Formats: sequence, structure tokens, C-alpha cells
Amino acid sequence: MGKKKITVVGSGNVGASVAAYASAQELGDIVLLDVIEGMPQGKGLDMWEATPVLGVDTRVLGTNQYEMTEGSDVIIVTAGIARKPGMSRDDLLATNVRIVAEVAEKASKFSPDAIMIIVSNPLDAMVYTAWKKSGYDPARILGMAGVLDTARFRSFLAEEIGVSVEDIHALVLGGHGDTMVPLTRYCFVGGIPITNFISEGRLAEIVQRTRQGGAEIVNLLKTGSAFYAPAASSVEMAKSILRDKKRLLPVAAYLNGEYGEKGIFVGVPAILGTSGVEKVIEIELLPEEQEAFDKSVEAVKGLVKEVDALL
Ligand code: A3D
Repeated sequence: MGKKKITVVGSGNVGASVAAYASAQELGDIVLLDVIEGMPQGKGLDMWEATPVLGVDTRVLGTNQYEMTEGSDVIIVTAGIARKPGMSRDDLLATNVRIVAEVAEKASKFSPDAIMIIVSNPLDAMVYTAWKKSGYDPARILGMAGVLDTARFRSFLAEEIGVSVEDIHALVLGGHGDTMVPLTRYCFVGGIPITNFISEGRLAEIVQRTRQGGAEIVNLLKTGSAFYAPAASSVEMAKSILRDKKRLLPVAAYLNGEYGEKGIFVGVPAILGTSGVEKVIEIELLPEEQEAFDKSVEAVKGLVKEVDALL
């Protein structure tokens, strides 16, 4: 088995961080692509020059040409504009649908067998866009959101409780946005229910902070949105696919009847391996959780309708 090949499209804040983390973990050779001339080449060269110090044999190459991405195993799409203060993720739709459509069409042509992980926002609608434009089987397209949302939730909870972040497991369902559905019932600390450690009221406050986790960072940065945690989350998904680890992670996956939905991508727990989304895991929801999930799905469907009108 030769080295794996990873393409990262968009070499801005998220894309460059994805490449840096993937290189540091020696996941494979990396092609960093952007429309800006020189920038991906410069960042790629810089990252490659870090490899002797990191002790990894990873080739990182920047380019403006899709030919260089040929035969990729995983393509991570981070191209597009990011939020600024006062903007919602949905405000990005008209611009990013054009960008993601172009990227999906070109990248899939050179790597017809790849798995594509979408990061561009509004997330669920961009996964749908990439699916439409790539012609990929829907199991080979997925979106990153739930891993980030749960990572934020886990960070906040770990500090609150005074326990390692590693021992907190959490689950978020639904679209990536204000309607996300954190399932506190499925939140455990070292296998013990979270309610053993924290009051309902405090938990609700942390859920709310998680929901607004993206905006909290946008308001601090002012010129853009979060990128370290989003990049680390994307790399965790790519790693499970490239190494066939079968991680069970919350991702935006295609629903074909699961959760009573068909033909859309939305956040659900799924097993990730060499074939991409290998299985969507269904769990029973309480009436209020189902209601929140349905509301989230409706929001995603509204955006998908806008995408259909633009494609
Ligand atoms: P930024 O640092 O601006 O980088 C985006 C890059 O995309 C820039 O370098 C652009 O030149 C490049 N680009 C634009 N058009 C094209 C194109 N047609 N082909 C190739 N490259 C292109 O933004 P960022 O890295 O901070 O964010 C990138 C995207 O990820 C945005 O849409 C964010 O909203 C999104 N994002 C999503 C999450 C999720 O959790 C889903 C988290 C963080 C960021």
C-alpha cells in the first residue's frame, strides 16, 4: 500500500490548518489548492520544510492546478468566504454555492474515486451542492460540523467538571447552525451520565454557549471565523477514512430513509471508513428531541431549495 493522497481545496485559514495537522500526523502526501497565485505554493513549501523537524515523511505541495490533485483518496473542501461579525452562515450561501459547485466539479473529475469532506458554509447546503456537482455516490460525500460542535461542547464541559477532554463523549444532531440539536442524554463522562456531574441549569448554559460557539470566535476575531478546531475536526474525519478506523462520529451524511428523511445531508452519527460513510446510526429520539431535529431539517431543506434555484 503506497502513501495516501489528500487534497485540500482552499488554502486559507481552515485549509492551511487542515494541511498542517494532516502533515503532522503523517496521514499522506498533501496537495494544497487555491485560486490565489503563489499563496498555496508558499504555504505548501513552508509546511514541507517543517517535516524534518516534525519527523514525518509528508510531501506538501501547493498549486493552482487541479491536475496536481489527480488520484486523491480524500478531498477536503474549505474554499469559500467565511463569516464576519453580524453575518449568519446562511448569508454565505449565494457566494459559496458558486465556489463549491466549481470545486466539486473540477476536483471530482481528477479523483473520481475519492471521498469528499466539505467544510464550506452553510455546511449542509454545501454538502448537497458538492454532491450534485461531483456525481459521487452520496456515501462518498460528507460534511464536517458535528465533530466541531461536540469538540466545543466537550472542551467547555471538561473545564467545568475538571476532567480530561478525552473522557467526555457527546453527540449533536441536525444542521450546522443555530438549530443544531445537542443530545445531552447521550453525553457521558468516562461512561457516567453527565447529569452526575453538573446541574441541568448549568448544562443548559453550556449547550447555549456551544450553539453560539462559532459566533463567539467570529466576534473576537472580527475578520473571519474559527479555524484551528474546525481543521482538527476535519482531519479527524479524514483519518478515520484513510486508515479505515470506523470511527463513529457526528457528520453531515446523506439520509436515505434514516430518521424519516430522504435526499438531504444533515448531521447524524455515522461510521467512517475507507468507503466513506459506511453506516448511518439511527437512535430513538424523545418527542422534544424529534421536534428539534425536524426543525433543524426544515432549516436545511430551506437552504437546499435556494441551492437548487442557483445551480
Ligand atoms: P478563508 O481563510 O477566507 O479561506 C478560504 C479560501 O478559499 C481563500 O484562500 C480563497 O482564496 C479560497 N477560494 C475562494 N474561491 C475558491 C475557488 N473557487 N477555488 C479554490 N479556492 C477558493 O476562510 P476560512 O478558511 O476561514 O473558511 C473557509 C470556509 O469554511 C468558509 O466558508 C467558512 O464558513 C467555513 N467553515 C466552516 C466550519 C464548519 O464548522 C462547517 C468551520 C469553520 C469554517
